[in-house]
Amino acid sequence: MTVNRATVIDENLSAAIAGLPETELRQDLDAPVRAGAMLSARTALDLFESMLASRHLDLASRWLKSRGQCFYTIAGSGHEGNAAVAAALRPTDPAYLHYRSGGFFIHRARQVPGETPLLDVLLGCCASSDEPIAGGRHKVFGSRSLWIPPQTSTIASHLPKAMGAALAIDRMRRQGLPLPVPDDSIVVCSFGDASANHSTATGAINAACLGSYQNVPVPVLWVCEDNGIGLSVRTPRDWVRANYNARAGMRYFEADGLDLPEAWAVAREAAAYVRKARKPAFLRLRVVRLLGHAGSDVEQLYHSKTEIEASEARDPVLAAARMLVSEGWLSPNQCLYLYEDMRERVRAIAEEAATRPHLDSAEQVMAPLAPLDEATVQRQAEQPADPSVRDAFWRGHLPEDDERPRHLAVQLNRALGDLLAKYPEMWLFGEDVAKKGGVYHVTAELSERAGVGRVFNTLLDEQSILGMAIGFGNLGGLPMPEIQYLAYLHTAEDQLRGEAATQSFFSQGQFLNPMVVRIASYGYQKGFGGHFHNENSVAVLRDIPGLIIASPARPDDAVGMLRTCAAAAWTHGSVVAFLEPIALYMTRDLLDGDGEWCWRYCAEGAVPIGRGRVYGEGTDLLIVSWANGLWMSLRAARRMEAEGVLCRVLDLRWLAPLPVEDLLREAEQCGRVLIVDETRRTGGVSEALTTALVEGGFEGPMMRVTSLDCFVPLGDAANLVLVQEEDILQAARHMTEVP
Ligand SMILES: Cc1ncc(C[n+]2csc(CCOP(=O)(O)OP(=O)(O)O)c2C)c(N)n1
Ligand SMILES: [Mg+2]
Repeated sequence: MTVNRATVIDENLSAAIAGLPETELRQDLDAPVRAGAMLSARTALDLFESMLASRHLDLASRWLKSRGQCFYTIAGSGHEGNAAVAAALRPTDPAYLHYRSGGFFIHRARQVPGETPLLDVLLGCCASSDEPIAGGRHKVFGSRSLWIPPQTSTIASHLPKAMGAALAIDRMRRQGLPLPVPDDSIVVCSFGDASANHSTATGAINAACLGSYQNVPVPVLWVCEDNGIGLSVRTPRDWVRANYNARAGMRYFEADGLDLPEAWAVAREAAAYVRKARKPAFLRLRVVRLLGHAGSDVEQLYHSKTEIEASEARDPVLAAARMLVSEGWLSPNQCLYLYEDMRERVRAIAEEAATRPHLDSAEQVMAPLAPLDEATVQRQAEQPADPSVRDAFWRGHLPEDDERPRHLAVQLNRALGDLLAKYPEMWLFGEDVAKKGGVYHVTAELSERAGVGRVFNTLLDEQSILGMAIGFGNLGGLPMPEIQYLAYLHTAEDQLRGEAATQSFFSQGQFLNPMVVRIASYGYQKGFGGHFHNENSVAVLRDIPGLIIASPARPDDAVGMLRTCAAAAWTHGSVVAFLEPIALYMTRDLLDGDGEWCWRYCAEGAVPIGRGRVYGEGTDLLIVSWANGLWMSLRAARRMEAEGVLCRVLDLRWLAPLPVEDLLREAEQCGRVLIVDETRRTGGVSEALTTALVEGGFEGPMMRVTSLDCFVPLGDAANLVLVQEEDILQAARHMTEVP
């Protein structure tokens, strides 16, 4: 039979406290808790209470689990000293927390009146819809009033956004923008020792170091709660120190997390350094993991009984109790009383939590996904920038005064400029976006016009770029990061999929990370081939709940759509992927030399989300497409017209939400549908379109021509796998030929 280690730890602690020798009691609570310590007895007792609460939450969650009422038992036992980090900070310093930072969470909450951290945590364990941050969607440490955005279970994925939030604090202040936290706030981010090896963590820490090295303020305190193990794999002793103690741009601190006065003093020193220097610091807090990895983890499979007992002997709650008793601040009985009293309080709260309601409908679960009020978005999108600000931005040469019709790259540049003028909170960043103006010059001169503080180059790390966007969004900014090519989004997509897109869901909209991620996308580039610069896979974006995917084909639509996307992000915190077809950036003609792919700039107007654009009134065939496929389809339609077949063409414009209403209406009117999909045959958009047609009751013939399930090769061979105009023609003829 396996021994219940929670019972062992619990009983050992009580017995050890009871066995402590009595000392004479002291009352001068403002004195150092022990000789030479900076920590006062009063603060130490306060921290001890948070530690006891954290410990009893772990015990209570196991008790609830034994009754089938708890769904989460990852514990903070052994890590309770992290309460000292909370004591070293202000409750307004944004905190992105490790799942073992329960001591921190409780102690921060105890600094703010009216908080109920014990109930909140237990409601989370019970997956109750009453839990105030995630509403039963996950067990997280999170709170709006405590400035703790909830984190996902993906280890290390919160470090990029912590870095981004740190970067945002000083940038926003320098731009004179109001911050939701005090101007000299710092960001704290805790994580485990194994997590510190994750590429997402190393990338984010590196990004903070690089910024700091260049004297860019990045006030972030990284806290590595080093228990020497990640699930069952040991971290080599002192690896964390060896790896992080001499990093350019970052100060290193280390403390024994099992020793309260030391942990508190070093955390204070580290926090003070970050706050004053506006530079990152790394605090390694040496702790111990008790109770295994999680309730379901059988630690005996990889640790001997002796090893487990050795860890248990290092119990930080016992260490704190021992100190408080030996220094005369508590008698053993008083200490035991505090322990038992906390047990009773937590147990009563646990019983209460277990009676609270759960999520009971899909609608309720999904409500915070990405709610959008179309009318509000549209109104915001159509609202122009202040004319005098615009005039100053464009230095008197307003883009609409240029009478020449221009191509996509130019008009996108102007739209971005207008948005920078409209939203002082907007930030544009990515690799090469500043002076070079992006690989395709879409952001040319914007840095000069808006200032290098607002349009700036980042390091070459897409995870950090998207993390920055989340951080800026968390603090009230409107970030528009650029990803150089769709293929390189794939190196970082969890920041979008796992993090940005889930934030509203796991916080019931209390934390948002609005953003419009511009991504140079798709194939058909002439003279610049190969898979990576011609990536045409969007499947990974299409299935992200709530994500808006815009994909314009023509300059004027792109302008109107970008305005709507910015408005959705601004008014509702939407996360938007804006896929720009690289091959159409410079395209001027529909047919050779006709100049029909250029439009004049219009300073007003916006395109509603999820609405397509219809070309032509033909009823012989409906061709459905978007982006490059649209351009090819329109050309094909012209050729079909010459052959006497009148096609109608629907540009989807939005890949999520798809304009299903427009699709069904136009399909009914034409009776036949040809889908032209430049993405893959499998996982591409055409699968969703055919499904929508079938589910919508369309009974006419339908066909799809798509690119093949292949990576794009270099040179002309690319055209062997990407859908071609000739494919469209052949299919259109086939569908319309008279039998
Ligand atoms: C990206 C990712 N990979 C794997 C996991 C599964 N997992 C959860 S916790 C964990 C170990 C983390 O160890 P450490 O960072 O040292 O934190 P500790 O649990 O020891 O506090 C693993 C592998 C995960 N949650 N996320
Ligand atoms: Mg660990």
